[in-house]
Amino acid sequence: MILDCAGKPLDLSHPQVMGILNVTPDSFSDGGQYAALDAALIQAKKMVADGAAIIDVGGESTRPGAAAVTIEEELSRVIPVIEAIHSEINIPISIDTSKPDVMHAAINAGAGLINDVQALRADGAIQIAAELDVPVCLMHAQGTPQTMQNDPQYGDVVFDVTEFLLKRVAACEQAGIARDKVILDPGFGFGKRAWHNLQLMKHLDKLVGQGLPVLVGVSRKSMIGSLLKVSMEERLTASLALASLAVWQGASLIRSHDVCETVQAITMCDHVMRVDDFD
Ligand code: 7PM
Repeated sequence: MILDCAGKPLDLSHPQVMGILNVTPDSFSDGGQYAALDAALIQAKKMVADGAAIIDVGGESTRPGAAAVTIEEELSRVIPVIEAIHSEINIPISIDTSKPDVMHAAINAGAGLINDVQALRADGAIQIAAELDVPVCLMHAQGTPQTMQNDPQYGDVVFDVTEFLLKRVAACEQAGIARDKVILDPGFGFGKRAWHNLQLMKHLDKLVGQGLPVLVGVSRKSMIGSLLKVSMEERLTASLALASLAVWQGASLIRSHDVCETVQAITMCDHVMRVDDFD
């Protein structure tokens, strides 16, 4: 299955890696605006060389515990980066945002997929996404970014997350977004305890079974830190284990900071999964 991301193809017939490009003041701007843009472009090119199928550009508006970012601030962070990548690199770009104005500007600047951790629940987001006519990734999150990690509650977490996402797919279809443009994401770490994240991973095949491509974001996440007591820099091995478990159950896209390693891990999974097709 190939998704058309504003003219650039995203081949989901094999599991693929979505490379994370954070454009936050702390990540790139030490040397000023041009140095920041240059560093982002260099990192994007490295991710492509390492085998990323799509680059996810985010201005950190919606992360758990994060303070809200204004529209102007988010636009000034992400738009120049998207324009630069679009003019120099020929793979799809996704915009990690929940704000309709940022979605609109990002797609005009060359992005081809909307990645929304709020699953298009912000006022006007679903209408703008329908008008922009690009694929969307709908992610589950419980609560607001500021409070979501304070005592999250579920009946059956796998059932609840699946039901939520299916309702958002129905809302998309009602708004004119075709079902075949939708990717589902259980939202690891977004209003979930470690146990909830483990349940979602163990039973990811249930979400895959809904028939839409599934994206998984576990790279360096705090569920690894809390179970293994390791710092952010020490979470690669566990991230690869979780990526492999996700692909084994049929996940189509793995969102990762470590593109080279993640491509190797999931390519091996894919070889094992398809070995009988060739004997
Ligand atoms: C702080 C906390 C900084 C959390 C960054 C994060 C996902 C996503 C993010 C995901 C999709 C991170 C997260 N996570 N989009 N955006 N799925 N679709 O670890 O899991 O990158 S932000």
